[in-house]
Amino acid sequence: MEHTALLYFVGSAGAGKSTLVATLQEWMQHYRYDGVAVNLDPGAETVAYEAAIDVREKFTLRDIMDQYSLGPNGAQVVCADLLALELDWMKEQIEEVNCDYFLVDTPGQTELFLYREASKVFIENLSDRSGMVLLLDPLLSRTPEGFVTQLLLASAAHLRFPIPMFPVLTKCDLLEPEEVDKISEWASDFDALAMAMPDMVGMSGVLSSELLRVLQILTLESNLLAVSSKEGEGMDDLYSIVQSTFAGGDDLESHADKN
Ligand SMILES: Nc1nc2c(ncn2[C@@H]2O[C@H](COP(=O)(O)OP(=O)(O)OP(=O)(O)O)[C@@H](O)[C@H]2O)c(=O)[nH]1
Ligand SMILES: [Mg+2]
Repeated sequence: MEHTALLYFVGSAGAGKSTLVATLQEWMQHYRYDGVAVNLDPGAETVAYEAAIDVREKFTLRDIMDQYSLGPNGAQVVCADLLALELDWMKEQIEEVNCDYFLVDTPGQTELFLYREASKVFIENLSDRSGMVLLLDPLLSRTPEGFVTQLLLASAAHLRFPIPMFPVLTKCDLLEPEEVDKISEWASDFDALAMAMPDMVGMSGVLSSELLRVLQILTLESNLLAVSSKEGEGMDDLYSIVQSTFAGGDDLESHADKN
């Protein structure tokens, strides 16, 4: 257990979390790396991976809707809070599985996962080796304002969880290569991003430059990985950046041997 790391996949609804967990896990399996998928989305109908641990064993969105006569949104909130009650169950589950990485798929209602207490309880208590893969939606990232908006969500995650963050631009097959380059440039150079922001005068101009400064202080200016689950692109880059954070670049297996 001591070398195991948990990677939470977080991003707006439909950003591609579940597909990325499935694709990365398959990729890892192919190269004999050790990744196990976990589903924390009680509302998932079907998932494209085989979940070793699945919150739907405890409750599903549908159960909660029926039990409390709630609509899907109200039920999502209850589900998000119920998660906290499953901490001991989850601990037992992860202790039973021996692996290098747990790839944890989270619900699409990102704000519920990021802002409510239950997930904080989870992330803080399950392991002291946790990271967050932050999925940025490609279509929203096309414009500088859309990109900044997603950085704001990322900064909220960063403020709440002082754990390594791995920003990832998903579904890059939907973008032209030049668009991917442009977004990557914005991510690694906020001056370029500021230049690209529409000419705003007065308050909004000040606001956007101050915002960028805050994001810079939060060290959200970083290299952005572009991935495509559809094309299987970028899995190697994602794995190696995660690996260099959690295993100092060594292969985890040899790292585990040393301990
Ligand atoms: N073109 C393209 N489509 C993708 C890619 N990854 C996922 N999708 C599609 O995007 C849609 C949403 O993918 P999911 O993996 O379910 O996204 P999610 O973030 O888990 O969604 P929720 O759990 O509902 O928030 C599906 O129709 C996927 O087929 C990709 O790399 N390229
Ligand atoms: Mg999903």
